Amino acid sequence: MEIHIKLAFKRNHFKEANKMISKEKIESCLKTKILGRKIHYYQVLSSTNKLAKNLALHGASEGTLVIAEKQTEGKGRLNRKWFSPNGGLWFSIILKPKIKTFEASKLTFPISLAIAETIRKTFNLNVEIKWPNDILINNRKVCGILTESVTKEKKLKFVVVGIGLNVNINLKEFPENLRCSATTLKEELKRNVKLEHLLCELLFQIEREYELFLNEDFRKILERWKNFASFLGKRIKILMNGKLYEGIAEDVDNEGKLVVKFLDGTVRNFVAGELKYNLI
Ligand code: BT5
Repeated sequence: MEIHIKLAFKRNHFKEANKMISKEKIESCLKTKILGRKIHYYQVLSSTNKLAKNLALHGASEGTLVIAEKQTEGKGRLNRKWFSPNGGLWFSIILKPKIKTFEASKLTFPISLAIAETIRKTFNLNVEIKWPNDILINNRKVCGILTESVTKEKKLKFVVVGIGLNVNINLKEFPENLRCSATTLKEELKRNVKLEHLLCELLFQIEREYELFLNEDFRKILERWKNFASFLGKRIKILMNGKLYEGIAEDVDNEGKLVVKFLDGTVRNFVAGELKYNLI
């Protein structure tokens, strides 16, 4: 009997020791009105976006947060994989903005702005945003955002915003092919960061920018966003549908499209694509 109790205690103790995020700590530091007011926490999950989408399809409310300490099938855009070991912040938020379906892609801007501002303000790090959805430090990706919209009869039902932020992870844990292009807050700061506090701060800033976005302040958001967009004015390459274009990144227009001026003087606005600019 005593042995059983001791073993159970050891198992629980081991489980707790493995936990880096506490749901209770998140709840106690939250400063938001809607974001994170309902939390689904997992130690291991396939993908927080996948579960959040499912929950939203079954009626989960706006602001619902899904967070996992580790993802086994973390998703990037276009079916790419997102490396999500212990030590990162991997989470998704359900949003139900009353906007037109085509405007949902604009949400990436207030979200990325909120993340960049939080990292800069909290850690005094030199953060950049790479159009459309990457957050970089010293040209290396520290955070990615995956926005997935679900529509019904052409109307926007909900949006799941998935955020992957590399926090307390050593670069040497990353797969070799990512070690040159990725970074983590631990790598930049040479110390660990309290995950719950950072999450609470992020949710607070995201909610603020989201409210501004809903109040049709997109242009103002974009102006502030451009302060982090150091690719503007640079020579860039952009890969879209398997074709590589080269030119100057002139601007991001009021729809969030990237305006590229080609070497022959013609201009094209890109809705999507893979931007490369530090390689030239
Ligand atoms: C993204 O895609 O950047 C969006 C990533 C979103 C991840 C979050 S985590 C919580 C939520 N649940 C999910 O399942 N997903 C979201 P994309 O722009 O396609 O970038 C993907 C590419 O980034 C990969 O092909 C790799 O080259 C690189 N990559 C993968 N894992 C990375 C990591 N942890 N840090 C930096 N780069 C990474």
